[in-house]
Amino acid sequence: PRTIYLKDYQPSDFLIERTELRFELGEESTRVTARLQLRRNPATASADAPLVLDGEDLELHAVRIDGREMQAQEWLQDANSLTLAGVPDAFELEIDNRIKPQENTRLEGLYKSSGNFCTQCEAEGFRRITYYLDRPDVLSVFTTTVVADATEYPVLLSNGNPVDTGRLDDGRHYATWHDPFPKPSYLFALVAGRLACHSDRFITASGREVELRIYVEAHNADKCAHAMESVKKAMRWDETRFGLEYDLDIYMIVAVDDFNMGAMENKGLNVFNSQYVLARPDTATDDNYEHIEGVIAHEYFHNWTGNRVTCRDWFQLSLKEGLTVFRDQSFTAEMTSGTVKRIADVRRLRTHQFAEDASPMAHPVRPPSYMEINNFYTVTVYEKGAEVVRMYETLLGRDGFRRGMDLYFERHDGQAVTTDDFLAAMADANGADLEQFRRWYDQAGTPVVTVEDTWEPESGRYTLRLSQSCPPTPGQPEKLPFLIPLRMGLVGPDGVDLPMRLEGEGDGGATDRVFRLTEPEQTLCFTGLPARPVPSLNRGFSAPVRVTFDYTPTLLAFLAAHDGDPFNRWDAGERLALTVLLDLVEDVRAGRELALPAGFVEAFAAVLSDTRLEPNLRADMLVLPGEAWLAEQFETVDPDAIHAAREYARRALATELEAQWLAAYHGHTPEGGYRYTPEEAGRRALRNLALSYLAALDSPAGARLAETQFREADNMTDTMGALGALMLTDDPARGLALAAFYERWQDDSLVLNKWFGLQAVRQHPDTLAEVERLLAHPAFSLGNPNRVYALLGGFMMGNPTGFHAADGSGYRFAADQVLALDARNPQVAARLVKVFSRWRRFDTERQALMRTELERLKGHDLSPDVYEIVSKSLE
Ligand code: BAL
Ligand code: ZN
Repeated sequence: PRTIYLKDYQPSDFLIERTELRFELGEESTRVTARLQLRRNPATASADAPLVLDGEDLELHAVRIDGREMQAQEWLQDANSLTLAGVPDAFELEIDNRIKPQENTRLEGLYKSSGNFCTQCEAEGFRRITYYLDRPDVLSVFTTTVVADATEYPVLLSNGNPVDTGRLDDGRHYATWHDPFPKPSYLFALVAGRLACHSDRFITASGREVELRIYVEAHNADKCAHAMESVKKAMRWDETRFGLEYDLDIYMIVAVDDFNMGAMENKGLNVFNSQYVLARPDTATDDNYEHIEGVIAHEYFHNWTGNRVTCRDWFQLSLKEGLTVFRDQSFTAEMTSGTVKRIADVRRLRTHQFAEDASPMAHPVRPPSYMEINNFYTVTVYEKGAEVVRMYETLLGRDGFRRGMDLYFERHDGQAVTTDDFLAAMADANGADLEQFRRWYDQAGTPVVTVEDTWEPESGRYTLRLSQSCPPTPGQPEKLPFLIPLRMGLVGPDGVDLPMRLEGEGDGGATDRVFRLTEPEQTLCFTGLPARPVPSLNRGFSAPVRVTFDYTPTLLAFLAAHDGDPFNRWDAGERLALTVLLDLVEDVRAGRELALPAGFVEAFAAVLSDTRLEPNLRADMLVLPGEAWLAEQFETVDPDAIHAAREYARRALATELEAQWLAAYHGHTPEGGYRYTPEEAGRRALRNLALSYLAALDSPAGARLAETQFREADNMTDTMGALGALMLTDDPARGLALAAFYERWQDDSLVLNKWFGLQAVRQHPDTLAEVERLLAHPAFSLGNPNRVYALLGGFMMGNPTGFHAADGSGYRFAADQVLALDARNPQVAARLVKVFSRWRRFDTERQALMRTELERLKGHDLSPDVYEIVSKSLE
């Protein structure tokens, strides 16, 4: 495959002013007719450039220019394009082609899911529908007519507002949709099928009525209420926070079961993976409810950040994704608990993005090149991109950030732009110099900020020396210093934040400040302090960096109890747990006897009984760092020792605090029926966490509690809490509960994913054999990405001891599955194969085994998606 470079970007030689599409959907073949109004781009100087349209897997039937049918020798067709030379400056082009959506297993372009037609065009799926300038900087006004059998496909949808419907004589019917907002082809969508509609309405801030519709398969009609409420909340929030109103008369969401991504923000017609729409108390967990609200908001927010202002090219993906993730994070923080949401986001970033930054796939938020753009829908582009946007807000303040957003829309509404344009709007709206900030877009890697302190008791001076560096990443051996906004506080011995006054500043001093690090080394000298403080650094995770400071366990326990920033309280506890667990890992490796430090158990007990902390925050503070995050702390990862150490700690905490866990369990028993509210979800989280600890006891008491909870649960959160706890045991109730779960939920595809997933992540020597058996289960299909992620993703990414089994069995199995999947769905195969990219982080035996599998994969005829990851991993 070819590498595409940002530096080679050229504007399109042609523009498409209007796009009229007609789809005649059929069971054997679908006919697509495209009538395009084209003209040469005045911004490019090439007066005789040929028209080169993108197209893949298309059966071309006819090409007409201004009504004249062209002969085959007048065009040049290859596997990826159609070239027409000598075309006029402005003309109408008509293309007539056929496609076979029913055979499309890649789920890119037009395909079928559960018998319905649907589309996924981002990033480059539209070229699998018809020949087109399939690039985000070509914006066109679309009118789409969909024709299909009226009985089989009663619902016919596309982008924009409905303008016409009617019947044809042959039993077919049609619907025409017009989208007045120019858009790139990646935002095109079409849906046709037999679908139930859940509708509502929303009155915008300026008083316009918008019709809201959620389409689902009929058997899911009772699972739309939460998604609909989420849409309305998101619409109101965007008006209030950013002054952004919805712009069409109708907003539609369609839930489909087979979908590569989470959801897609097509203009006016979002297509969603059904897991981010469907919820009923007995089928969806609290986490599912929260994620649905977040993803619905994310796609809705794209209407402005992505659709009204879109990306010039795919290197700018984070322009819309980083920004929209930041917006959905801010929304969820306001709908739930700001601290708990921040903890979840930072956990995810540190576990997955830091790992990506330290892997052969490391890339900047704005990558300089790619082979396959689908491989760049990454945690770096999304989540680190969101951190970059968050840093603007930290640097410019909430109002300054809003000013920047207002100017961005004022300047660029209706345009396809770059991250440079976004930065310029932020800088210009605030008179700020953000030149150095640009490096966050172009330099990969996780910066490290090393902090050392000195205390001078006589003068009350406290000095912090801060130095920053960033490890080399592929193609970037040296890094320039970043502009790092470091929020911090100084905690006094009594646990109260002290005023921070730098040398030379007047009286007073805030207790929470943001300092700008810009140099490789900097010093902050605080004066007038009554006693030696403990620094609370990078509060709220104000910058996506690793901060190192020589905290003793005592200091960490102190901060975990007293830090004025609730996020940093959690983080101090997390650091303390890391310290303890890293020591335990060393003890496991050295064959020493294991023991938990008494102070650690006490700190845990203190949090568990601290009723001033909301239950969901307590639950977050009482979860031990995950095995993946623990692995990140080591040069050479030993998955077995990590698992053994963490299991030991879990069991020891269960045993030592048994009475407290039981009290927490019984003290958070729900009253009344299930309701999804952040408060009640928090109580359930703490109660189910207590249950999982109790299940780790040597006695069967925990398993009995879990068994009872499983039997009596009236909601999926508690069902999964109980089943998840049982999965941690060898109690006979585990098998019985799994069987009962299957029996109850075998016809609910989303719930069944949970059943597959639980078994795949069970860290037990029998699991690979079990996963192999489940592959042959009638309910398993490589055609459904959710199912693949549940079973294969669960095993490869959520079961470190299984995947990294020392005999290489996990690796061989995984590589075989990647190959099988690559032939059907390269995007999903590529997501899974990434787990091999970190092979150099393991011991020499595992390295050799993983490398063998990578080489074996490379010997096959791979998709560009998988090839890019395999080849870069081996470089
Ligand atoms: N644009 C792809 C799906 C999403 O990020 O919303
Ligand atoms: Zn997005």
